[in-house]
Amino acid sequence: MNNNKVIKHSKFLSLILRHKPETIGIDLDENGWIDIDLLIKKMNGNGRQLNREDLYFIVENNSKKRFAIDEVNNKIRANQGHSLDINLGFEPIQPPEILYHGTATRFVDSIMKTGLEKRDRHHVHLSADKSTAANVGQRHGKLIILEVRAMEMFEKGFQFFKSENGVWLTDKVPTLYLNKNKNND
Ligand code: HQG
Repeated sequence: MNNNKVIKHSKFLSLILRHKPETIGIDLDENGWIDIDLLIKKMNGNGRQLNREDLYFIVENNSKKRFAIDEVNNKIRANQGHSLDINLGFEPIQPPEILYHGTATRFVDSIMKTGLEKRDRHHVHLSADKSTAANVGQRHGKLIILEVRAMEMFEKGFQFFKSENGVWLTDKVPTLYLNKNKNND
């Protein structure tokens, strides 16, 4: 399968497994899983031709490891990024001293007023390194990388989680813990 096809299928799978399973007439279970055979059948029925091997290839080759297959190869789910109300079973863990959030410069005034909010997602998404934060932020416009003093938040009782694919997650980041100008060299 060529890269374009992987990207096309991955985007559609993100839509189905994070936001709108009803698009192809499926339901996810409370932990976000769907039976692989059923998913394939429904995708094929909706003009998306792929088989089990294609799906394995997409899961393996997805640039951000966005999807996971269960141990017995029955079910698939998205690792993070949901807007649907599902429980991914994350355990709270201690974050590093600093995490990063890439965003667009036009959002900064608002962010510095109200803090980072999760908007349509379950959590605010943070990155352990600046280059990942840059990729995330560039999607929205002219990039700015905000520094989040994560350990300080943790010490004050804020909870942090890490998804299977290495995305750091928290409920909100108050302005107090944000540094604006240090990382945009
Ligand atoms: C902004 C992608 C104004 C926030 C990425 C962001 C990530 C505010 C946007 C994952 C705000 C939400 C998530 C405030 C937050 N005022 N703007 N108070 N608080 N924002 O896409 O973090 O490709 O929902 O800065 O790689 O950009 O989908 O979040 O710009 O991991 O796997 O509101 O999505 O992963 O945008 O990206 P998003 P995000 P996938």
